Amino acid sequence: MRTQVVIIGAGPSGLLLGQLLHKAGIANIILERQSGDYVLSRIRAGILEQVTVDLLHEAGVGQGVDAGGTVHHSIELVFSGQRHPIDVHGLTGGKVVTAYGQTEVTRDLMAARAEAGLQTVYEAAQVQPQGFEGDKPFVTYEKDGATHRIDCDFIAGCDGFHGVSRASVKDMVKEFERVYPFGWLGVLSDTPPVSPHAIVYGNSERGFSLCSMRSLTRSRYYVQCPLSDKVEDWSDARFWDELRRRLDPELAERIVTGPSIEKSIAPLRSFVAEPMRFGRLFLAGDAAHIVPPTGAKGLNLAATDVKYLAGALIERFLERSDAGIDHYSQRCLRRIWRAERFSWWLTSLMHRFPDTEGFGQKIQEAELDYLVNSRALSTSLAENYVGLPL
Ligand code: RFL
Ligand code: PHB
Repeated sequence: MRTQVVIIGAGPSGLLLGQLLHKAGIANIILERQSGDYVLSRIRAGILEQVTVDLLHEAGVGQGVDAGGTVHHSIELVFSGQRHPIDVHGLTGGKVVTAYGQTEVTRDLMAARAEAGLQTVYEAAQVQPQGFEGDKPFVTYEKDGATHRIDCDFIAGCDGFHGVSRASVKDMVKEFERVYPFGWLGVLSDTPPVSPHAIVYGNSERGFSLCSMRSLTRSRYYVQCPLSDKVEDWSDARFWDELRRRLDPELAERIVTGPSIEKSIAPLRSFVAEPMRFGRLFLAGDAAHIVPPTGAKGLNLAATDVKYLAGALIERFLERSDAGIDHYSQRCLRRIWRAERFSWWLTSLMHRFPDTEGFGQKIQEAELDYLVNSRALSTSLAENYVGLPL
C-alpha cells in the first residue's frame, strides 16, 4: 500500500490533520490503536480558543461547534469564599472562548472523514514508523493476524503521550517534565451548568475545583484529589458534597446534582519533547507536549501544531518548498513554551500543594488578591486564556 502521509493516531490532532491535508488534495491514511467507540468514550477537553474554532471551519467541520458550542465572555475565580469575575472579552478587546467538547470535535471530524471516504484503520496493533531518517519512510502494523506495510512520503506522529512515535526517537529527544503531586477527579452529568455564562475556577482550603459545561443541559465538574485516590472511592454523593464545600455559598446552593455519566481521575503533568521533527517524522499534539488542564490549553495547542504541520506539508507537496517543514519544530515550540508557562502558573495559583507550608500559602493568597485587583495581571490572564496570537 502507498499514500502520501501516514498519520498515527485518530485523536483530535490526527483527525484534524487528515481533514486539512485532504482538503488540499493530499492523500493520507490514519492508523489508530483503539476502536472508534473507545476514542469517543474518552472525556477530555471542553474549552476551545477562537484559533481552534477557526481551524475547524477551515477543515470543513465548523457546523457542529456553531450549532452546539457556547460562547463565554468571562471566567470566574472563587477563593476565600468569594467570587471574582474576570471579563475576558473586555480585557482582550473582544475575544472569547467556546465551550464544545473534545468528544464532539472528534465525532464531527470522524463523520467528515467517513463522508469523504478516507481510510482509517482502527484497532491497528504494533504500529511502527520506520525509515524516516532516509527518504523512503514506511509504517508497519498488524491487523486481523496479518502484518501490513504502508509506504509514504511523511509520517505524522499524532499518537498522544503514550504513543509509539516519540518512543521510536527516544534517543534523539530532550524531555522537560514536571509532575504535580495531585490529580483531577472529573464528573460529567446531564444537569444544567451552575453558570451558563462563565467557567468557574475555585481555590479553597479543601483544594481546587472547576465548574464547566458541555451544553445547557450537560455539565462537567472537577475537584483536585490525591493521586492515590481511586474512582471507586468517590460515590456521586461524596463528589457533589466535596464540590459544594469548595465553592462560595451562593454557587454551592445553585449546583444541580444528578447521576454521573462519566467519572475519571487524571494526573497533572507539564511535559515538552524537543525537537518535534526527525527527518520525515513529525510529532504533533500530546505526542510532543502535555500541559496540566488548568489553562485549557492541551487541545488548543494540538490544533496549532496541526495548523503549522498541515501548512508545511501543503507547501512541500504543492510548492516544492521545505521552508515550513524546516521551521515546524521551532515555530511550534515557541507557542508551546508560552502555553506551558501559563498552564504551570495557573496550576500553581489555583491548587493546594500538599507540602507547601505557611509562606508559600500566604504568597499564593497575595497573588490571587493582586490578580483580581490589578488590571495588568487580569489582562495577562485573559489574553493567555483566549490564546496568544499565532
Ligand atoms: P490524544 O487525544 O491522546 O490522541 C492520540 C491517539 O493516538 C492513539 N494511539 C495510537 N495509535 C496507533 N498506534 C499507537 N501505538 C498509538 N498510541 C496511541 C490513541 O489511542 C489516541 O486515539 O492526543 P491528541 O490528538 O494530540 O489530542 C490532545 C488532546 O486530547 C489533549 O491535549 C486535551 O484533551 C487536553 N485537555 C484540554 N485541552 C484543551 O485545549 N482544553 C481543555 O479544556 C482541556 N481539558 C484536557 C482537559 C485533558 C484532560 N485529561 C484527561 C488529560 C481536561 C482533562 C481532564
Ligand atoms: C472542561 O470543560 O473539561 C475543562 C474546562 C476548563 C479547563 C479544563 C477542562 O481548564
